[in-house]
Amino acid sequence: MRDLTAVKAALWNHRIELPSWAFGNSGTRFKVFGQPGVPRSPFEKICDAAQVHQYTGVAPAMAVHIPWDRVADYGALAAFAADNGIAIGAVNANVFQDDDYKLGSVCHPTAAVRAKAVAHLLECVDIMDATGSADLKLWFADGTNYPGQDDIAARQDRLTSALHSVYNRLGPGHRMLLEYKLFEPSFYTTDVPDWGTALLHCQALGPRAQVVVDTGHHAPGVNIEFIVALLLRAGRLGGFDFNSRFYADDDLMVGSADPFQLFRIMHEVVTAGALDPAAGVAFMLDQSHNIEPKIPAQIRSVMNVQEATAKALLVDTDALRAAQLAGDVLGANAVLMDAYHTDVRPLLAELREEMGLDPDPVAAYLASGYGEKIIAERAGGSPASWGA
Ligand code: RM4
Ligand code: MN
Repeated sequence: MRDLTAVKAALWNHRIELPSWAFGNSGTRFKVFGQPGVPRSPFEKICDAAQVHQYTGVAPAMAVHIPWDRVADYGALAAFAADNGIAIGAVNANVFQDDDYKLGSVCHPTAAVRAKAVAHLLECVDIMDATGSADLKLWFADGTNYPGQDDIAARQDRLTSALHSVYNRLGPGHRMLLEYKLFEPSFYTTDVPDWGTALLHCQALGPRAQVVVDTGHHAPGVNIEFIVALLLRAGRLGGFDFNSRFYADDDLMVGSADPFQLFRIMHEVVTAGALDPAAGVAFMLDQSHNIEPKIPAQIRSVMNVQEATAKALLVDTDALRAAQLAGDVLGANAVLMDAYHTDVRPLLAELREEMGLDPDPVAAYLASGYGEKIIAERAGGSPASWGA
């Protein structure tokens, strides 16, 4: 068993970044179910993110998505966030919703569309300058639906060229985080479908280009922790987009579908020494579904990451190493499973009390009256949404 003081210190320092879009309405491709009280502006999203941080103590940053979070004055947005104890996290570019992007963005066959997409990515770097954000997060919906629709290699050339233009514009302290996704919305080829493709592009760009692992972006059965271990080994794991999935990119609450997988991923992170904020791995959430209340769902996701992390920190590494080196298959597996089966909730409750927080963040939030307050206050205006 690891030193509990050290385990708690690691958990205290572990930072989890929230997605702004999780606080607005979202949905499936069939329907966005609106909820009362959702934010009507990026400022209100910051207020909601601050609630998640207030009750968990470990979520002091919120990623933004442009244009969903477009404002006239990004400096004012960052200042408002800072006043609420929140930093602006990754700036997520959005080159997948304009009509022009029907056949792709940076990989589009038409130069004018590619230029428009690159201009947007550069605008996102300007927003990083204005907000103090360090990470540009890129996910491309680009791809094709039919064999022969476009030239696969030519699309990679176009992607390379666009990524270079943006990489060269990064400021000091900026990173480019490239996210891959197996399929959807494209069904034949996707231009950045997997970690290998993302890594090749990042390696060609330079050390400040790193890969993002979204846990919902793989085929069923893929061993995600293996990918994590390899990217860490290569020094190219920029961060995670955590969410849960049963089928495809379900975006369900983190750790809800497969908490064991989350534990296995965090075990690789801990083993590589990458939990330490100095390692530069961004632990971001990308959970946004449409049937659960937004703020408690984010609190639950944060708590589930903490539980998986606590279990990973409890792995008896000496015993594990000894069993591995002795070829003791059952013993090694038992060491890991012992940690996984530990009920870490009392430990986390104790940690929260030491941090001056309520030991039960969801209950504390629900008792606070904030949910009722925003329903009353946010009656008019247009609710934020990625869909409707
Ligand atoms: C994508 C991808 C991105 C996220 C958008 C909303 O599937 O996961 O990270 O920004 O969805
Ligand atoms: Mn994602």
